Amino acid sequence: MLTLYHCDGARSMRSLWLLNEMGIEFRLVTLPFSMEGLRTPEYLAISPLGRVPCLVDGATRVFESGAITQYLGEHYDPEGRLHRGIGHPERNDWLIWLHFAETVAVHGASLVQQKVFIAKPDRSPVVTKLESRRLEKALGVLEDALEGQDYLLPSGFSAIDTNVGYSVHLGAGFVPLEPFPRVVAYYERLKARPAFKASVANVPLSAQA
Ligand SMILES: N[C@@H](CCC(=O)N[C@@H](CS)C(=O)NCC(=O)O)C(=O)O
Repeated sequence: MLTLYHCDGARSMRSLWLLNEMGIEFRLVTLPFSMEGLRTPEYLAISPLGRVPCLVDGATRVFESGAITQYLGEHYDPEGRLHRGIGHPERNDWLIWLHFAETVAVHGASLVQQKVFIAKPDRSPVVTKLESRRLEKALGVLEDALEGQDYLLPSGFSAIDTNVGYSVHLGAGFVPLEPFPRVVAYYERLKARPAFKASVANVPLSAQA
C-alpha cells in the first residue's frame, strides 16, 4: 500500500489532496512539523532532506510534491482522469502549472519564515515586502490564466489544481486575494471539494469508506 508522509498545513497537503481526489487507498503518516519530528534518523533514511511530502510505494520512494503528482498520474491514473501524459494536447500546460505551483509556494514559504518562524528582531521588512509583491505578481498570472475557465486546464479539474491550489491556499494567508477575483472564485471552488476538505483535516478519504 502507498504511504504518504505528511505534516499539517505543509506542501504534503498537495499529495494528500490528490490521493483523496484519486480515491486511492493509502496509509497516512502525519509527523510533527519540527526538527524533532522530521530529522529523526528513521525519517531521514526515507526522505534525505527531512521534509514533507514523501511517498513510499513498495521499494520506490518519491520526494518533491511535483514529482509525486507526476508519479501518481503515471502509475495510478492510466485513463488520465487527472493526469495529462505525453502526447495529450494539454500536456505542456499541465507541466507548466505543475512547476509554477512551486514558484508560487516558495514566496509563501519565505513569508512563513518571516512572519512565523523567525523571531521578531531578526525579521526583514524588506524581504517581507519583496516576497509579498512577488507572490502578488504570480497570482496575477493565475488571474489571467483563469479567464473563461473554472480550473487551470480548459478541460476542467486536474492534478495540477492540487499543486497550484495549495499554493493559493498558502498565499491567501499572506496577501489579500481580492484584487484577483478569478483566483478568489477558483479558491472557493477548490475549497468546496470534499477531497480538499479532507486534506485540510489531515484525513485520508479511503479510510472513511
Ligand atoms: N519543493 C519541495 C519542498 C518541500 C518542503 O520544503 N516542505 C516543507 C513543508 S512545506 C518542509 O518539510 N519543511 C521542513 C523543514 O524545512 O524543516 C516539495 O514541493 O515537496
